[in-house]
Amino acid sequence: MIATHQINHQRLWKTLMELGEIGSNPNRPEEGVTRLSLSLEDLKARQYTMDVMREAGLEVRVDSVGNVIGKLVGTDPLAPVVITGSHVDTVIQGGKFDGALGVLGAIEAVRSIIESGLKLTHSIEVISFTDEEGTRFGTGYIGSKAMVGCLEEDTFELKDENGITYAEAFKQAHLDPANYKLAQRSEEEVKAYIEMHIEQGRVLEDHQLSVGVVTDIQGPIWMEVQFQGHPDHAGATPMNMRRDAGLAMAELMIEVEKTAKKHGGVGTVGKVHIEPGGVNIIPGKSTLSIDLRHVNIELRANMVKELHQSISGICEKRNLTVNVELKKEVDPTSCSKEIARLIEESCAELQVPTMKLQCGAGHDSLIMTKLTKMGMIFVRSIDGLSHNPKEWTEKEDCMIGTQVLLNTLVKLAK
Ligand code: HGY
Ligand code: MN
Ligand code: MN
Ligand code: MN
Repeated sequence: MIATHQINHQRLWKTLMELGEIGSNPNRPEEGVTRLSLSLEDLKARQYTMDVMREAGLEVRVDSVGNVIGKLVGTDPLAPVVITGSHVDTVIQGGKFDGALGVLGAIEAVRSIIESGLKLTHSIEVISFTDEEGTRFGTGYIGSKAMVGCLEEDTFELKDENGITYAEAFKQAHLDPANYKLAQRSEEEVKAYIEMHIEQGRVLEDHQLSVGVVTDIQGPIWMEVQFQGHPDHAGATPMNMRRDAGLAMAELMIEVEKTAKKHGGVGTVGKVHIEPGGVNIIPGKSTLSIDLRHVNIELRANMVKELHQSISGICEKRNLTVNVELKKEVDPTSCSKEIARLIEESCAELQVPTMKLQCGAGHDSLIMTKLTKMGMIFVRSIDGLSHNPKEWTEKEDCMIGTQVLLNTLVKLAK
């Protein structure tokens, strides 16, 4: 790989391993990393990120929704900025690379540009976005949504499993919910957004490639369905007299799988809850989350429509009532062909083979595309594993991805 401005492999790997220690227990590696947004672990991870940014020589600030921003000022401070980054919050028992590689790799790339003495016209901002995952409050992309100007006001009323509202969590993180609109950026301010991220799938591994160029990103819809039946005695109630919310949930889970397979999308029920929750009590109430995704917005709409029909049918058959709440809806999107071409040029000049591929997971890129032209660099995931303690990306691949990011940033910011 012939790099004009070589990144420092050891330094990057050291930061990835150090960040990976925040929110993990060295005695229980099987539990992976847990840094739910605005939790103490997440705040420690942000602090660590700011320290690494400062050490790299970046100007560091935190915006009104907690996005951590490290800036390398260009020769023309009025030129629109090039933004790169990702997130350091994680899912429950996640891995060391999801989000982290996109933040720490971007810091290393910009640090290497500074050390090379290369002067760029456009400023570059490395951003660690607040609450990308949405695990704690059931939503997500909070930092990028606020930056783009599409954050829903009612976000701050959402509650986590301990009944803490988003507003309270903000205040505990020394952020004022009333100021969230101050984080918004204008189109004129921003030239482009590029995110490096682990693939979280198996395509690059199947093709023995370190990096890929993303063409399209699936859009997620998150729903919460609550069936209301009637708790009753497990022994004394005949089967034809039951209003069993637990069986309704089970039926709907199978319908999610069926409609996803039928339309070539993906559907997941990741969280379920039954009440009152006794061995000898027929479930009176059940709550389940549904995550639906597709690159094609019409087919995704068909999946949603069919599930609503299934829900009505289940309620009629089992004499239940239901509440369906939409928690997240982000359109699928295509990446900028111009940025994809720049990424491919970077791979070619570095003599790194690559391929184009679609993205199954959601990212802040899905939101940033509403503000500016967006591109994504994928880095190989071992066994395609992610949102799993065993998530892993080889050191060599992290370096190659970061070098491709560096070369592409130089093209965008010169
Ligand atoms: O849900 C996702 O796809 C991402 O990990 N936030
Ligand atoms: Mn994730
Ligand atoms: Mn991610
Ligand atoms: Mn320029």
